[in-house]
Amino acid sequence: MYTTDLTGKKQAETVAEDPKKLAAFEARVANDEFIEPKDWMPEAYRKTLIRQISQHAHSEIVGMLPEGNWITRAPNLRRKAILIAKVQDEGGHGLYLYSAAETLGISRDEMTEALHAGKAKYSTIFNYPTLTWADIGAIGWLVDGAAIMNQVPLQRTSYGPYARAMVRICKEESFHQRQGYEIMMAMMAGTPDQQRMAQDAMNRWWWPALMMFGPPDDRSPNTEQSLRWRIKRETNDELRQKFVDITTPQAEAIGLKVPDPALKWNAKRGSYDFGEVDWEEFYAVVRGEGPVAKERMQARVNAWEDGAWVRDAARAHAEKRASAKVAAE
Ligand code: FAQ
Repeated sequence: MYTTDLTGKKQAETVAEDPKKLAAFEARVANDEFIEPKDWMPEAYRKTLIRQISQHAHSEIVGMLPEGNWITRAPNLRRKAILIAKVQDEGGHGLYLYSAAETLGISRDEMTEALHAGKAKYSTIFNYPTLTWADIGAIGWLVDGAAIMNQVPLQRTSYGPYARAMVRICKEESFHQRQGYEIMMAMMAGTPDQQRMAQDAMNRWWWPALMMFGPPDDRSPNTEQSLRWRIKRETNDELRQKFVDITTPQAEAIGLKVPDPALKWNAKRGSYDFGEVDWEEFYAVVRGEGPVAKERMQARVNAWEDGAWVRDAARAHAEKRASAKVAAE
């Protein structure tokens, strides 16, 4: 079992597990039983889950920033109310996921510290700026669309708390995807300027959306083991292909052009062939070199520091209540 650090270096896990316990665990997973927090699990399984779930949680929280930018500039009250609700949903997703990760023996503070220290990742997609209102449509349609494609199989992931969190998250992401597509539909039915804005957003978000599924399978160090432990149920490339197949006709239906000259229906495969993602760009963004990566992280660190007084007050209140209870007993 290997993990990659931020520099792309592989690090071997060294924990030797009891072979009997490991065999019983693997049999349960193969039998599609959920593994629950108090069950025995191999250390590498626990670590992989902490990595994936915490990175997923960080993505939801950092993902509030690009859309949050547009709450004050939404074009009307209806759009503003919808966008506030959506951004709030993403905050909720982050919280369920942090709670699911905490059941594996890590605290929320430790996860936050790892994010702020650059040790934990979050999805590359949130390092791109939202330049126009059409970007809010493109995020809902393409980014939430890619997120759902990846997350629907995670409802059957082998770790119970993660799978259960995914059920509600998928329902909400599905609403988000539709609201994004509806923004794009309205713009494509609008003026030539609105149509140009929608196409420009499509051009900028398409390739980063394909990167959300992770590196190609032959460069994905975690996929093989994660599939074996049924943490992941489908590979990065399988999910990317499904996304292209579902999204391309949606684009065509409203007159948007997918910005990929190599995109072509392959009748033999029953799927679209498509061009190569710029993997150099992907790895650069993973390393923290995305267009607005510094601003995103600064915004999170500022929010954490500005909120210190709330955490202190909540802690003091809890301590006061606990000591009052002891005194009364
Ligand atoms: N960005 O071996 P693999 C959302 C890293 S939620 C950054 O293939 P794995 C909702 C990967 O961590 C979006 N890093 O790794 C929303 C690993 O590094 P590590 C988030 C990436 O885990 C919508 C290394 O590359 N969704 O959008 C990325 O088997 C709108 C090698 O990769 C999830 O997190 C990337 N795109 O597969 C919110 C879903 N891809 O950790 C607001 C759960 C790969 O070893 C607005 N996660 N890396 O140092 C997963 O399904 C998996 O973790 C993958 C990666 C598929 C992301």
